[in-house]
Amino acid sequence: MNLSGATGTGTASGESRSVTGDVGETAAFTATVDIAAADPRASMSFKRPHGRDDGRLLLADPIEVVISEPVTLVKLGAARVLANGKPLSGEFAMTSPVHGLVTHAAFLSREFAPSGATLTLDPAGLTNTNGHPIAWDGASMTTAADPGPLTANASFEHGLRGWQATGDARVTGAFGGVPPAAGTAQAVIDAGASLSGYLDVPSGATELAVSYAVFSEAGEFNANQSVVVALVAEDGSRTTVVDGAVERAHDERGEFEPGLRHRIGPRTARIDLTRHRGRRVTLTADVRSGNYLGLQSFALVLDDVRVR
Ligand SMILES: [Ca+2]
Repeated sequence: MNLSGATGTGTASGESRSVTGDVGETAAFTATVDIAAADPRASMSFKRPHGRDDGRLLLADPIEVVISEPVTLVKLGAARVLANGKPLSGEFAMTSPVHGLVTHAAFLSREFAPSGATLTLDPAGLTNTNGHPIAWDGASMTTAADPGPLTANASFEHGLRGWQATGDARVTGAFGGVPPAAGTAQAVIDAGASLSGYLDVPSGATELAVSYAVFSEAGEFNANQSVVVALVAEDGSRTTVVDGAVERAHDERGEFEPGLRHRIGPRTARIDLTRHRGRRVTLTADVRSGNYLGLQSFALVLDDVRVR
């Protein structure tokens, strides 16, 4: 049992002695102390996505929770994610269960969470395997403001209007020898940054095309160091549009920008939109870098998002 933070009382007994001049007196004493362990109540928390220490969620970010003690997925199934106090449609799914118990689960939403909303958790009577209640830790998340459809600024000629961004995502002219694919501006997303935008797919649409280039310090990609552009449907299903690790066969070496000596592209990625006709989809770009060996520089250039 962990008694750190414990408060309370216990029992002790002994003999006290006082000496005055040559006369010593002894007396027995007892004391009672009751010890109570710290409240063992477990908690349930939102897991903040990589690079979202501010608690802000972009359109396509998954909603995940961590629980300080294992719980059964059956009990977790009753827990709810609330947006501005209203339950989101969806359910928690197993992530790495051990003997049917989980400490981490993803919320499979059947709808995009509303923009500019405060997300809270309702454990709905969730208990651990000993029957102790599990409370939400009270740390909410906030969904980013509605940027409007990305089609209003699909070539980044108006800065990042129409997009949600976190970290160092910006608009520039030519970057690393890559001029804008259309117009005079393009987006550059650095390591640790993300960019997301949505569009309502027209009924006659066939494909989405996007121009991109990937820059890296060492041409190395792994689970913690990746450059990924994906299309996310309302049911949370993801289709990868660009994956730096997959595209590395196209890597070339040079002195493109300070610290960026590898480049993939510029290339155009295309993705079939027919199954998304009449539905809202989110295009999301994440540039991640971080492991115990330190940060490596990466940059993703995007421009000229087109729906055909
Ligand atoms: Ca442009």
